[in-house]
Amino acid sequence: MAQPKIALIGGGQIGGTLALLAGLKELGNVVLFDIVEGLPQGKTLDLAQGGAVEGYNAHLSGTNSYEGIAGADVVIVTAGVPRKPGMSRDDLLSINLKVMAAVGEGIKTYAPNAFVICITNPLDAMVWALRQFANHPAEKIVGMAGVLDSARFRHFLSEEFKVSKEDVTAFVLGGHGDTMVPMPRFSTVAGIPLPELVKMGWTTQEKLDQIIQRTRDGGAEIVGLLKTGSAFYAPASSAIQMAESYLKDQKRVLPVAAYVDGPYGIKDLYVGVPAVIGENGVERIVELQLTAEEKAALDKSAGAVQGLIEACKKMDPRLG
Ligand code: A3D
Repeated sequence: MAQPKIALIGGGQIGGTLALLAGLKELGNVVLFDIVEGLPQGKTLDLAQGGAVEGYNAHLSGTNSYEGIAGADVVIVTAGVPRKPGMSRDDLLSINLKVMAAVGEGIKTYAPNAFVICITNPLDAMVWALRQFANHPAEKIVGMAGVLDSARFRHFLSEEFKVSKEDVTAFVLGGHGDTMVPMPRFSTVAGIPLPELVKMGWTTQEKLDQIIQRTRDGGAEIVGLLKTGSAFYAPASSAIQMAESYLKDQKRVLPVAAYVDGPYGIKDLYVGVPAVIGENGVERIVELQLTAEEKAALDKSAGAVQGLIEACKKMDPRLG
């Protein structure tokens, strides 16, 4: 039976890790695309040789031409530049918007049926613009941020409670950035919501607030430590989980940056919401009943994304 084809646009830190994980998990054959000559070819040759040790047989190849992604079932986009210390995700806007225009053209021409996962920052605005440039159906193009943000939240909570990360679920809504909205009410340890755990004396509200802030700053903390780039292992794992849910029709309920036009009172925006990911892409957006405070935080976050989209529209008239 034909293996799914996974095209990775951008062969940098995340792109290389995505190729490795796709190989290890035997998700399909991988094509790595980058504008730097030799980079995707070198990385995939290295990874293919690793398959002899790790026992994966996927075909891995590198390309500098969009023709190489033809017929891809999944496209994961990391092309662009990452943050350096002191840079916000939004500083990347003008550089990465031009990259999205080129990538969108490539997807439109060669992979119009693919499930597209965008990782390039500033995430919510870039996936919105990529959808416009690619003229792609909304349910087949999402952004990866919520799985990562909630993984960070889960990790910090598991350390606080000294329990397995597996038993910690965490929910994060809204845009990827300083206005993301961690949701303690819907975050649990073995089904027990965080506010209950505060009442039970497992932690204090103050400690929980610190963890929430650390989750919001999770990307910047790693940028500050690395100094030359941003996080790449956990972002790659997160996108692979989304790709796997699509390819295997797992119907996982994952927090993703989805196109929202109606739910939560949000119009024509990409923003982080829980969604069912299956063989049709985004099969359902889960609309939670929010408290007034949560709704205000989500509106603020959506407003920040809207601001970036307006900036994109000014930079590129095709988006107007
Ligand atoms: P990096 O290692 O620099 O890789 C980016 C790659 O993109 C490089 O190999 C470039 O050569 C390549 N590239 C540049 N322009 C183009 C183009 N026009 N077409 C194809 N390839 C191109 O970065 P990275 O892999 O660490 O990060 C990639 C992106 O992900 C950045 O924008 C990060 O900010 C973003 N990121 C997002 C998250 C989220 O949670 C949303 C987390 C971490 C990183």
